[in-house]
Amino acid sequence: MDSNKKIVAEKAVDEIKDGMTVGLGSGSTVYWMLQALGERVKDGLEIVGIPTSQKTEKLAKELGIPLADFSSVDGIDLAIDGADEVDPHLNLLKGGGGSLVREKIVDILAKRLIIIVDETKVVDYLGTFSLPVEVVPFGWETTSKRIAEYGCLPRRREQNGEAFISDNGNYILDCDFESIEKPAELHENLKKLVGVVETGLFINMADVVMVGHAGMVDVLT
Ligand code: ABF
Repeated sequence: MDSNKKIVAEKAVDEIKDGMTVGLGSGSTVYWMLQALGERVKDGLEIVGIPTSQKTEKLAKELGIPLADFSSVDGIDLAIDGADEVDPHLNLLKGGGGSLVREKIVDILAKRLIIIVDETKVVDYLGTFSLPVEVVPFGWETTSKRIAEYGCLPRRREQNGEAFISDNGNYILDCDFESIEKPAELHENLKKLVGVVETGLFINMADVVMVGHAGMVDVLT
């Protein structure tokens, strides 16, 4: 329900303080976070945002949120991002929106990463949602076969009948696993394959997961 996304997004914005450099995630929950942040900026909050996708960059500009070039900042105080699934260890499956590489680059640099989700994203094991893996277009069919050896069925993501192209000019393979019981091990194995740029498994990165449900927010740490 969208109201749970809105509630959790607004709660996360309370963590943003004057003077911070803030990583701005992507997705429909982050949409609400940007709306609330835009209001706070109008009221005088002074921050600089680092967007994780072209969509987020566009919306942040429309809302008057000051942005900086990633290469110009020394560090990120706080990042707030969404997720497609969260497991009990706060490991994440991300990338449904196709921005997983930039999200990971920004989120990993943040001193603190807050993930905002609604209750539908909290799972016992990752993998019900297809795992997005970003791959280099050259030789992607071969890369896909190597990925499949880890027990999944990869599908190249399509949009309007053509290959989906990520913000980095790559393809996304959505990989259907039955369940991912060892996400850290799977991530390490997939990363070793030539042609794989990054996986949507974000291991040990989240400091806090805020979960919106029934008009309230649960905080998992
Ligand atoms: C981004 O937005 C992606 O990593 C993830 O796919 C999505 C989160 O889902 P939602 O749009 O429901 O917030 O963070």
